Amino acid sequence: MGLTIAQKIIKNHLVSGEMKVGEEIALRIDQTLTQDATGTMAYLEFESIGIERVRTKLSVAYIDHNTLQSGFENADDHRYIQSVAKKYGIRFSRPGNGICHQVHLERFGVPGMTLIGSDSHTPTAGGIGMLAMGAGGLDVAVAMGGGEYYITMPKMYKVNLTGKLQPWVSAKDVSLEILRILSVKGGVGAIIEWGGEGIKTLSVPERATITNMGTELGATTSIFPSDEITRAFLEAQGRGDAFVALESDPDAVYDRIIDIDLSSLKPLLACPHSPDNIKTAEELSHIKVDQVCIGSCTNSSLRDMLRVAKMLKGKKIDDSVSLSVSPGSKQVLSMLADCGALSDILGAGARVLECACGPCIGMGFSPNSAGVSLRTFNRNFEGRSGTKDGQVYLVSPEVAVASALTGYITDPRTLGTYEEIEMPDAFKIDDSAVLRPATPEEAKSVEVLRGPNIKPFPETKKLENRIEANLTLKVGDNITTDHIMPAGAKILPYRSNIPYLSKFCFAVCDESFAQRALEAKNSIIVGGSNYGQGSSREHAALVPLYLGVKAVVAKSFARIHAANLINAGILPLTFENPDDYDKCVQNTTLSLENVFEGMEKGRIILKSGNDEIPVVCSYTKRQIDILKAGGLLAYTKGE
Ligand code: MIC
Ligand code: SF4
Repeated sequence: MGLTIAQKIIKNHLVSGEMKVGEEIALRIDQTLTQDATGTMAYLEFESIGIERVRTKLSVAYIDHNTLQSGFENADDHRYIQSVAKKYGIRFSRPGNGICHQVHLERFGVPGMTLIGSDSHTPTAGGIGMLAMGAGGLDVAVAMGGGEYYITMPKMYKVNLTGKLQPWVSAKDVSLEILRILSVKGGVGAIIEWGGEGIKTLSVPERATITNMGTELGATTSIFPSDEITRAFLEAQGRGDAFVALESDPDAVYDRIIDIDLSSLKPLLACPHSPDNIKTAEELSHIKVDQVCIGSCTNSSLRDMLRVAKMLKGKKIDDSVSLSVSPGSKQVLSMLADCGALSDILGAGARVLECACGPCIGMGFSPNSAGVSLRTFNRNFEGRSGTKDGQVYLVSPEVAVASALTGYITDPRTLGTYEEIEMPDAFKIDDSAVLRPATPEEAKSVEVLRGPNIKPFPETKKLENRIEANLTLKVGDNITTDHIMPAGAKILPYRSNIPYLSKFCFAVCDESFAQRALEAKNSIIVGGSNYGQGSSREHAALVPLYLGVKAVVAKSFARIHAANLINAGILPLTFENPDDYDKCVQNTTLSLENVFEGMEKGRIILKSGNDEIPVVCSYTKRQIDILKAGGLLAYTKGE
């Protein structure tokens, strides 16, 4: 039987396990990346594992999230990451050099290799045929130390593209269309491979927009073949030698095949507050727009920015709209400056922000109260913009600019003639903002610099056979890690200070949760389906751990968050019968009996008053050992 692209890469990197859907497999990891909002914790974890130098082919530490330094905290974290990177053999991408996924695609990604990153949009590198996955910081720390990365062997989905995108319709619309078809949980447990004749019409940045947003489907990752288009991109980046061709076998078998005719797509928007709440621009053209933000790891390539500049050239944005543009990397910004496109953007009235995540993670540029904000980003979860009642729509750069010009949601097809943009044959190469680590000899004298904001890792305890706890919080479906552990400019600087962060845990849903959890000492959280979707932030598990959460019982879980819970020593459990969710009442006492035996058998009884509710789990032997030890760190250190 033939293999899919992902199966080929998995086969080449398989350390243990069988490539059967649902089985646990361990993969050798070639490259890792971290960003600063998850990186500080990941490097603290790496240091505590006690290895002298990273054992990957390449590890890069990016600074791109916490770049608003409104106090010493972020600067201290940057300095810590820089010094750790220097000491342990990790490249350090300085603040201003760009968003991790954009820079990694441009400068480091290699087709056919494996990459894990402490950021959920790591699959962006799937745009050049890399098997790239988001993971918790602790998993990345273990991989940096040469350890394997464990996943459940995914199902294989194929999206067959035919036709060609029509003028004013772009890769973002393909991402939104697949979200319309599959929803935010439709990709859970699957790898999505993109193929068909239509992919020949898509450049690498367009492919990367699509693999980037595969994360919003809950997919393990998304991947394109590595073909002549990939070769041309790598050559233009001066990295032609990294190219290897990669395609699926003609008789590869897929669990599901979805057909999309690119020619039939229209400009789309994801309406508040979920990336799968899709409508067409035509339908929404009556809505007044307050703010437009262009950038993020989804749409900040040179290609996107040249399109934006072309649309803005010689025009002025509407007086009522505030427009931000954040190019994805220093390479992009510098090339925009060199060709004059930056002047076109500035001349139209845009505010050019630095090459970083910025507004996407609520680091500045929050909309006005109840403001309508159109963003070329990938997530529009409630409150994520920093304005609780902000109404965020996800759009393509084309819809973003068209709407900034008119002040209303605008179908760009109404703008008239569409001009193709010309991409340069070669990108401008300047890697001087990526600092090289010390040699092993020099590393001995490199001092790791810690600031006062870095607090110790929360205390972990060995698992007990009987758990009695208060049901401190009951939530509904599709709870995101932004609900569990919000981000934004005010909170993000404390990512290395779990006690302080804990005050904000679940604040979007219930402001008194943290206090109640501390009072209860032991808590259980009950959730609906797709619990923990979104970001890879392990803080959404470490903070509950600090607050005494022992188990989360839900209808279903998102992949990375379930892994993070296990890594933190918290039991993720699923209702055997989803209707039992209704039997659980907030602020009652629950108990889990015979936990050890239940973990082995895959079924534990949850007692709630007189009800005996069966909850299930399918932990592997390794996961049981991790949970019993009180989490992955204790397990790895052999405590
Ligand atoms: C996000 O887009 O939500 C983030 C911020 O990049 C996160 C990582 C984090 O929370 O630090 C992600 O996607 O994993
Ligand atoms: Fe940064 Fe936004 Fe991309 Fe997350 S989704 S890495 S916050 S740009």
